[in-house]
Amino acid sequence: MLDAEKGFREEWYAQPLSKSGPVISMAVPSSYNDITQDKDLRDHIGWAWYDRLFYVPSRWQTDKQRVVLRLGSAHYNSIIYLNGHSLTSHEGGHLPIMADITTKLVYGKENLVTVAINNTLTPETIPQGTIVKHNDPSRYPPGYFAQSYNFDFTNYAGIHRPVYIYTTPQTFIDDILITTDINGANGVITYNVTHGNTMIGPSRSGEVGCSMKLLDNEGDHVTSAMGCQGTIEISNASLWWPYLMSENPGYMYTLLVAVSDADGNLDLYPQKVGIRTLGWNSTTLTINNKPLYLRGCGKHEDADIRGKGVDYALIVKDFSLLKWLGANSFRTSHYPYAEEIMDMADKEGIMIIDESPAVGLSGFDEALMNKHISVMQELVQRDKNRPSVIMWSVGNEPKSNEAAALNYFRDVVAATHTADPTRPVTCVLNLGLLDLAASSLDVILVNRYYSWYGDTGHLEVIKMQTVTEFSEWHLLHNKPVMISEYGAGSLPGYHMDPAWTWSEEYQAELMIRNFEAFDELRSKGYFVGEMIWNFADFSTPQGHTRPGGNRKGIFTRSRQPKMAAHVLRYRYHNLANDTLTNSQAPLCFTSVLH
Ligand code: BDP
Repeated sequence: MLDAEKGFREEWYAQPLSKSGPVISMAVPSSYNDITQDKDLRDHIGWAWYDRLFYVPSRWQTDKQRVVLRLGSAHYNSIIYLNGHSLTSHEGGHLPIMADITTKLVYGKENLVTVAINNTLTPETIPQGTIVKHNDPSRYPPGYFAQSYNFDFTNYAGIHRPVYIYTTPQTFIDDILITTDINGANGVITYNVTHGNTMIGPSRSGEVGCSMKLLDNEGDHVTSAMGCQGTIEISNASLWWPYLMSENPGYMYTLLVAVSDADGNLDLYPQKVGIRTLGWNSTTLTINNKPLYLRGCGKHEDADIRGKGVDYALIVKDFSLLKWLGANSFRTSHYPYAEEIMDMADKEGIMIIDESPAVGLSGFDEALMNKHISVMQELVQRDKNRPSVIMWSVGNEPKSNEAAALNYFRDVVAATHTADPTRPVTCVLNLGLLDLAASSLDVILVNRYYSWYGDTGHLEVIKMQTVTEFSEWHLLHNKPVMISEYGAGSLPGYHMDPAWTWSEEYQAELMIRNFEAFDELRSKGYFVGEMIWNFADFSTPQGHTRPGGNRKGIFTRSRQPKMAAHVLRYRYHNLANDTLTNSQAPLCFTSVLH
């Protein structure tokens, strides 16, 4: 039987792990599941241990630098040790973990960082899962258990995002909050810079000063300002527009924030700023006062071998495919995505519905609600300055017909509004009109699989059923509505005409029938977007309904188009009034990411 606590009891973190037992090489960032030939590692549930020896320069100490360790994410629960001492812990698999390690480091000598991570999901985690214990000794070995969860994607585990050590001066920029507005042709940037002090040296926090320099996207000086809070007005500002809504989408200024202490030591941070406004009412979403129609898809962080590990080439490829499709948006289904992905969205003008990891939630008690609110606050804290983020999604397909869901979602949505009053808040629903979360939302997002999970094979009913249901949602709640998932599985290369389930024809025809419904709903004036499920095929646990994973991708898992991708490309470019070209881009590259 697995001894889950052994590593803690034997204090594996006190020395390199290789001294406590066998270790294998592991890639970071990456999921560990698909890296080796070991089935037990692929299917592992419980603690996994990582370590790394590293040096930092002694001059960091003489220069009195503050040193920070930052993990982009580790899934799900992590405990971090430095040089044998507990440093910090974090619950939740998709948001950053940071710790000040200035006084815990040894300078000019070897340091040891150890990370224990546990992927177990329970009714108390977000997302939830259940450990099923099999106690029948005639059918299962002693202590046998399995993990189940209420979502279909693989619960990949590992240190999924880059790990950095960085330095700041003792007086440092702690946070920057940017909000933007438009005043005629002028852009307005409001900023609030907070700073901290390590207390290593003499604290002279009263004498800290802030100054700002605003640069345009070519690095040319636009204006300057003094003070830690303030407003900058730019005449004839270049606005942040989504892809295919402007010749120059994703325009961003750089606010060069400088915080200086009494001795003139500077902490500098180049904060990207996209000037744009968002608006919403009972029928419409707007950006820069123009109505928005979202043409997009649901995605996953998912790829062969690396699982959910950040992969720079894949990120660039996916944005290239999104633009090839003519998409202007996607939803970070079903958890916050890597900051490297969000950076690309800001830069390329791709709008994001930023979703929390609360997928398939049930049992809405107070403890879960408080945790859910903390996750929303962490998410807002990370992504609040991103122009690409146009909406927060507090979750996907909760069991929100349970009575407790009414107050639960009212409070989670209200807390999200308090954390960020500038963006609409939604939750992706699937239970039907009696859903108790709906009344709290600004925009109603619904997942619907007509002629796939119901009326399978009857493509002819899609239009009628979709128009009826989405009209009712609007009628009931008087809010903008959109379809956040629809689609069918297809096996690339499997053809059948007339269309038959799992064929490329069935997937494509199902989409075309949906388009007829969307166009009719659009003409009614409250239907604000469509997102296909899914951008690409993705990994799921083994099961008899998922042939080699979830095959609803319009691209294969290796990012090759199925027939469906060509159909969607034709529609999205048409919706954007764009002419389809296959023009050769000039061979000039700007290196993105790190
Ligand atoms: C929806 C879920 C999504 C699934 C999809 C499906 O939101 O995560 O992958 O169904 O069944 O209900 O393909």
